[in-house]
Amino acid sequence: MKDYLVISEEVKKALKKGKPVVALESTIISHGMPYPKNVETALNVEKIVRDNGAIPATIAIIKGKLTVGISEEEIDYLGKKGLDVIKASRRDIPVLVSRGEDGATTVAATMIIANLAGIKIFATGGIGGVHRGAETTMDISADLEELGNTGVNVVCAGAKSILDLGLTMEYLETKGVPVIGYKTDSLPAFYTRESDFNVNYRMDTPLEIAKAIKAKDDLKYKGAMLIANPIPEEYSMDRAEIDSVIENAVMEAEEKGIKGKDITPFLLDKIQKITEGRSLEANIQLVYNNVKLGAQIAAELSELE
Ligand code: PSU
Ligand code: MN
Repeated sequence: MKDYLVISEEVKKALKKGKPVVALESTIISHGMPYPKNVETALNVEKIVRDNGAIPATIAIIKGKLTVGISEEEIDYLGKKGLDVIKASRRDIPVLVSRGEDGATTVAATMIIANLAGIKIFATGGIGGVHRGAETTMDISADLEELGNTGVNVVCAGAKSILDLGLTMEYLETKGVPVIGYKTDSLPAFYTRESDFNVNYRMDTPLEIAKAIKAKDDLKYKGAMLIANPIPEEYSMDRAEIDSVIENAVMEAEEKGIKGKDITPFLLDKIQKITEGRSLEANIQLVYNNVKLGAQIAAELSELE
């Protein structure tokens, strides 16, 4: 394993001492936001994690090494290269490792690598899910399987309505993944604080969430808890507006026949363009909000352990 896994000195030290560490993904940098906002956001995210008492560990595959705690230069490199970096999910890891290539890790791949390193909390913007029309396309993100299998708990802002939120909740239920709403009963829908669906449990403090995670680990359950943290009110978008933007983007993707791993980045880019960057600003702010909560949960969890 040590030939494959590279952990930065800072993260290694924190893990050894049982200090709180928060894993961060890299597909959001390369495929989720345009340059240079993506790099700026990724660096701010690391700072926010630190300001809230935890050590950030941004994860990517660098020259075939599963790297936990990539450097500022590497963040800049992935951000500049953008869509030319390989978007790496579970299936891609062994090939990229064997070929010594770079990969920006999705939620699924980041969970796998965080788990190898022994990190339990991971914060991001949105997860992949069951796509609209999955009854015929079978497009279901590998993120959901990973949440069912790997014990790295993910803080997100719910799921975007580029996905079928109802089917995504059903799938998570089948996999035994509890969806916890932070200070909310409604499943947040990324740009909006509410959706037509409810979370499984509402929790109002990071400590309550950390206790649930500890119980899961003590019971030796596999799989994750998904913590859904609504976007701060002041940055949330109008539901009717964003729904119609998403509707148009999904239709265009269908017309163009975009499929597989390309569809999520395509939709994210379209939405950002149609809303002239307003959705990008919302996206950035909700990520900041999530990494703050992630750091707080990690801090509580390290106290309990
Ligand atoms: N949703 C977002 N922003 C993102 C992603 C999803 O709002 O950046 C990225 C994440 O890395 C997620 C991946 O893990 O897309 C899911 O891709 P797919 O649907 O192909 O599994
Ligand atoms: Mn997919």
